[in-house]
Amino acid sequence: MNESRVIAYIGLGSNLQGPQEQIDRALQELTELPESQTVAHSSLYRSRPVGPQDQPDFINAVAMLETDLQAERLLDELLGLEDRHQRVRDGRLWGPRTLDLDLLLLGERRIVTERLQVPHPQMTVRAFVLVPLAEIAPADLLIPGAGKLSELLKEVDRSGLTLA
Ligand code: ROI
Repeated sequence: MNESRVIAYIGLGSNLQGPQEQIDRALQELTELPESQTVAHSSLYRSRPVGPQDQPDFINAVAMLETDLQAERLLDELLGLEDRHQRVRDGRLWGPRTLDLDLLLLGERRIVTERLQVPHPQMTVRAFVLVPLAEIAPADLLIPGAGKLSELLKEVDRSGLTLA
């Protein structure tokens, strides 16, 4: 493995305009990212919205990539993909979206910049991230600053989460 090559986990979510198709298309598009290979992706899950309840259920999944891209470059690629899905940023926090791509983990790196926080700060309490992640990640995956995935999974509330 080349020095800058690292495993990235990407969280995908959609609850507008054919969420299942949005996620299927995004998983395909992730395989086309430069300097990256998709290693695996989870099943698709349906989940009740976390946050405001006056919006449709979400479809969620997690993808695992090997990438040579730097964190900010990878973020730009993900934002570009969101834009291609006509993601509209209406300023509403935690509102519905056609496609949300979150950089969850980049190896065991911890990154805090104005644009990016890795590990993703809310991932450790979200079943719609942890459960699909556990499908494809090694059992002893370490989430920097938060501990082992297997331990976090024991604590998380899975109500409202089903296979899609
Ligand atoms: N809720 C669920 N279930 N899935 C998501 O992907 C998701 N994404 C969000 C908010 C609105 C916080 N809630 C979510 O951004």
